[in-house]
Amino acid sequence: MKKKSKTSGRLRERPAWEALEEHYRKIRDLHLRSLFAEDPGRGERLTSEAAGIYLDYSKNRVTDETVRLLIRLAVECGLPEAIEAMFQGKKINVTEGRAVLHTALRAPRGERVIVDGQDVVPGVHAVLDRMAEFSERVRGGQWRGYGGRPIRNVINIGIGGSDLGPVMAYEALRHYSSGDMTFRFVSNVDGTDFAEATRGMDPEETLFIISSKTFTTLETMTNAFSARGWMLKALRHEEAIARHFVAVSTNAREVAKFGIDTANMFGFWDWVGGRYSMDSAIGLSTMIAIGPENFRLMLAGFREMDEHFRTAPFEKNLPVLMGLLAVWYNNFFGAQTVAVLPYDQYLKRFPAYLQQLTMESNGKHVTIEGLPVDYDTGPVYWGEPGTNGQHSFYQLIHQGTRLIPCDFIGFGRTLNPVGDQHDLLMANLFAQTEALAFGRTEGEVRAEGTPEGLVPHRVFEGNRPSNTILAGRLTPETLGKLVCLYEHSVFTQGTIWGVDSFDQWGVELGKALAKRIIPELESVEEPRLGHDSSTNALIRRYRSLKKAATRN
Ligand code: G6Q
Repeated sequence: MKKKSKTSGRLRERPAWEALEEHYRKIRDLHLRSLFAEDPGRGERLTSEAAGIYLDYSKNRVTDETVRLLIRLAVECGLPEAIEAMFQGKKINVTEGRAVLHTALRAPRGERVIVDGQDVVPGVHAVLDRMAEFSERVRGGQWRGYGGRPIRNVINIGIGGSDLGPVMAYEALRHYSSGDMTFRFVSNVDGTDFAEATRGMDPEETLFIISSKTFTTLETMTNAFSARGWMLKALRHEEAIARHFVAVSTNAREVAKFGIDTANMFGFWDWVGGRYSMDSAIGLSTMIAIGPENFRLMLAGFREMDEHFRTAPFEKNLPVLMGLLAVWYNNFFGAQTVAVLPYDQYLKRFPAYLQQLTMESNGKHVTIEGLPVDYDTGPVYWGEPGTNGQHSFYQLIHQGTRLIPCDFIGFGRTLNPVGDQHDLLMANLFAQTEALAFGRTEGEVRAEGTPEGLVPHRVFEGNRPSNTILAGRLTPETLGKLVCLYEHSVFTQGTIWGVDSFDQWGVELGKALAKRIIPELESVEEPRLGHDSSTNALIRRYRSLKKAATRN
């Protein structure tokens, strides 16, 4: 979508952008059928492999020239310098004046990353070591509840970046998780979330992890106080809190105010963004579930992909290629969304996790300098695991009127060999990407003896692009690599669009807005409302519904 506005105009004036616009006009009608027919080696050539992750991007509507021009655009937009600036701890989160150093969370001991004159790596490892020690004590039954019983239930209370990563990682790595412990996650301020998560739990055997960078987030603090009440109702002594609550936060003062001993607090730093924090102390629940050794393997996976992103030439660089392809469809084909389709049940929360990572990072309408953009920025990311999605929304991807680039993710081996199910699963993945790319022509449909009236309905035009990402097995290391792949793809996209991918003013607004309305819903007296007529009427309606419900 092209908007007319006063803008920086820089991106669209870049020579590579202009060349891409011209190139787009030339190739937009080229069909993947002919691209493959003309070049029998395409399916092996337009691929890249790094850190055990294989990316086949041949089923995209690109030629060698497209890739060349996209890489030129990346260079013109300063991607090589931006990558270095991020890894070196420069304050590239300009609107918040912060460094962006999730990469330091997986830096090996001994490496130096300097922020404000200080090497941050020793601090990272000190926290990891404390987390490991604590996790081992909980897992081994040495950390006991107030009544002396071992911990069997862990409930993480957090929201957004302090929830989505831990939930996704727990689900993804369930296979590696301690089988005799239960893990639950509470995020929503809807009391149902808390009630269901604690249902059937014995407080004496339950540990709450209160995960909040700021320790002031309304939802998390409300749930944390409910948890406190729930625990005290059962255990009756304030001292019990120290045995059943730990905190993950950057705000020691608020943690202490809540009543958690700061000795039981695991810290992180302002240079870790919420949506980039699953490998910081925010991953404490993950570490308790899978053990410190597996957690370190996950970090090693992140690290391998970090190194690849930092050092590989762009034409072989997986996150760069994926990021540039996203820009290609978003800005030239006008695609509005990207579907992420993992063919692995353990990755069922991966698309939800990516929604925050991608959309909170690049859902921006001004450049880093504060000038309105005159091009689209972050696309909508969404998805579900295959094959389930095939029986619902794939119809629209195959035959609808919109172009939806897809990322298919699959593994060579399953963690749960049940008959030949894994082959069936993967056969579906390959069949889908094939059908999307090549479709079925009128001729093919007729040749099958389809009644004439049904022919148009059964034609698939094809030419629907996809990436296929393959790895050996879903291990902690592989998960680290996959998450990191998307982190850096998002960074690549944000750098091209010239936005600050690391702030989230929209989220901050949301945090403030409800505060004004809460007393208007709670007050006994009819409040004087000063909103628009719709909001005023809705508040009045809610108040009377509430009253009626209390009477019944
Ligand atoms: C992430 C966002 C946001 C944040 C939550 C929770 O990048 O900033 O999702 O993680 O709002 O914030 P706290 O961790 O401070 O509770």
